[in-house]
Amino acid sequence: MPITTVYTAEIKKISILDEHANFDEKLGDGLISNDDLVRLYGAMVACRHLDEVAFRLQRSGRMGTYPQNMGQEATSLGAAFVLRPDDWMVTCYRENCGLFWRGVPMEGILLHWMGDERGNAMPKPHWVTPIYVPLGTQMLHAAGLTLAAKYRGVDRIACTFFGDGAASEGDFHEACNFASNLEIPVVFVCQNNFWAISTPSKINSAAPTFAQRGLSYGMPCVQVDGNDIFATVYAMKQATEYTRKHGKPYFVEMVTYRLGDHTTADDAKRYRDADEVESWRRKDPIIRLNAHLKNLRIWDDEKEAALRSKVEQDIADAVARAENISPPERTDPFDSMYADVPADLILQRDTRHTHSLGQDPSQLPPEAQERAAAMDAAAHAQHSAH
Ligand SMILES: Cc1ncc(C[n+]2csc(CCOP(=O)(O)OP(=O)(O)O)c2C)c(N)n1
Ligand SMILES: [Mg+2]
Repeated sequence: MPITTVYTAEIKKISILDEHANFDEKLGDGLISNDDLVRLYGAMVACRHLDEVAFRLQRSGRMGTYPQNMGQEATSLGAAFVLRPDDWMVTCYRENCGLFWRGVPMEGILLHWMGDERGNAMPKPHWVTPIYVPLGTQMLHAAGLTLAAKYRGVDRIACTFFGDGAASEGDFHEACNFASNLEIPVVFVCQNNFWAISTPSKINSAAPTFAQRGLSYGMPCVQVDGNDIFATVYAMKQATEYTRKHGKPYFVEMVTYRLGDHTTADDAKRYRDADEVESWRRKDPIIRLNAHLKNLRIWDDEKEAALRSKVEQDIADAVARAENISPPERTDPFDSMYADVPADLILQRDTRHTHSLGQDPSQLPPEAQERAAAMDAAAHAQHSAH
């Protein structure tokens, strides 16, 4: 029996605007208009400034734990720029830049990390899900949301984000398997920032790339320089065109680096080498785009100063809105969770009591007792009918 090759593969890496602001005209010309480039730059500067403000809010006791996005702005932003407004964007917790591009208000993100439930109520019609901290869950949700769209015959794809660490969760593999076998149009974006808190990616994966994980699920895969807004936009255009046309998933590994601590509860100096951090500071996505705009002669110090003062004011206003919001109602979580609140939760919402957890009905207020009895009777009738 001869030995034959049944499968060969290669992973390509896309880089257009490198850390020295060298620009690949063949790939990059015409990809993003100058007006959009300026808007994208403004979005990154705003996101970075919010990070700095949020850090100070946490340190002064005005906010809970906060994960800085610093250094990773071009990943989610490139994706959000390419996605249609009614595609799903299903994020993790380091994708502020893309979320703001989609219209999520800054005070919503601040409220989330201040522990206010209303920060999770993503305004419609932004087609974004709330911030996910339990690693991996969001990828399954992205596959499920898009499967629902497919059943309904709606032209909608999803893009879901996760880190190098989350790429080793079982949920990741289940979501990839589910999406590829059932042919669901999801773009999987792995943000490889080389660290999962203090665990370096080299001991999390023995493979040379994360991109190749998609190969085992039959997906096209690519690696991109995630600190290069041109490369993330280029890759996302390829990925979304493919998923939309074929109704199948696609895998994009965006290589990036978090310049800050994992969260405000971490001190990365205890496990990261200062030289490594310094080398990535030079690859900052904002620095290189700034240089590119100047090379194009569409940016100068005056415009920079005007942008920075607008951003500072906008963010000060967003902080004021978040901090001056009226106290939350106890009913808020019910109202933002479901399109149609289920009957047993309506009971909880209206009476502040739970019947479903076996609470003694005699302890319920009279109105709730009546409603609980009616629910029991309805459940009994339904059960008898079967
Ligand atoms: C299921 C689960 N396990 C563990 C954690 C604790 N945890 C929070 S973030 C994190 C590291 C995640 O690293 P990565 O996926 O690379 O994302 P990054 O923070 O680098 O963006 C861990 C272990 C969690 N939130 N959820
Ligand atoms: Mg990571």
